[in-house]
Amino acid sequence: MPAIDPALIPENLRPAIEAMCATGAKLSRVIARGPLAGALGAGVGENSDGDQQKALDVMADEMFEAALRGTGVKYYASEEQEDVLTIDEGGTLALATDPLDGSSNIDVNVTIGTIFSIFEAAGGAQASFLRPASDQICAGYIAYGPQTLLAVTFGAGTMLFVLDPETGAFVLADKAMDLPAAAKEFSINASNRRHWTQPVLAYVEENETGKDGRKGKDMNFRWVGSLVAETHRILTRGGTFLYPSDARKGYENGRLRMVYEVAPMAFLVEQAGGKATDGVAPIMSLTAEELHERRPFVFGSAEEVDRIAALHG
Ligand code: AFP
Repeated sequence: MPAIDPALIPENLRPAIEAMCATGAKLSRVIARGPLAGALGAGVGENSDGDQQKALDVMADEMFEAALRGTGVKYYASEEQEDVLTIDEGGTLALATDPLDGSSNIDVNVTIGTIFSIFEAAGGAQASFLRPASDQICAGYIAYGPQTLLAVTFGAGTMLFVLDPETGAFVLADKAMDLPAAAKEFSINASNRRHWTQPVLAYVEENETGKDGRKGKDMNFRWVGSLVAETHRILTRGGTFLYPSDARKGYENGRLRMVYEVAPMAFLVEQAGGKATDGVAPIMSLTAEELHERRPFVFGSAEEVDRIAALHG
């Protein structure tokens, strides 16, 4: 039985999406075993950018890389690997992934996820990824939480699938997710307040003053520390997410990676009717210059993203 209904997937992407789903279902079973599966959250080294790698980061990367061989993916780029790998000379696709995002949450049973972005391979290994985010032909995430979910777009809306643990297949749950234009919640790591720029501080303070201020309504606050969890909540019930640039060394461009975190999430959010910017410019109009570059990231309900851009004006 296929891990996902091929009729819902563009033909040239079916083998790659099937491999992502089958591997995601396997990974979901490993994650669900927690400490019984070994020390998944144990530090095992550093990735190309000096971020600590957890055992599950490395395991997930190895699983997805192996599963994608022979599925039409020529170039494989990963947060966990410094360079782009050529895994199939005859392939036509370029896939970038954060195989396990949110790994600081592994040991505390909080939702974590896999994020992926697909381009048509063009111009060579690096060049296939260093191009406008609007060139993406597919983006998706798999969320490993109380449910295991796949959100995926091929440029005609954002679809939601739920893994049926009985069959190991992802079943369609929503053919077109609809991100509400108005928000009731906002998400930012509030411990960084003293490092924010003035426009970010002004936006957060508007939310904090709620109905006593310009906004005229109270807002709630959420910070999970797992991009996939935050994105799924916002796609489902609206809200705003900010990981802006801040004054800390190394955070001049925020924390999140353009190629395999920011660009795919921006594609999914826009396809569901939301907006995604670097604070001002639409992410989909931007081009990565380096494979692992970071990019300030603001996304969610259109009204809120517009307000943040206006405050930067
Ligand atoms: P980890 O993979 O190191 O847990 O980082 C997760 C993440 O990239 C993203 O999923 C979160 O939104 C963000 O970092 C949380 O960053 P802070 O720990 O600085 O709040």
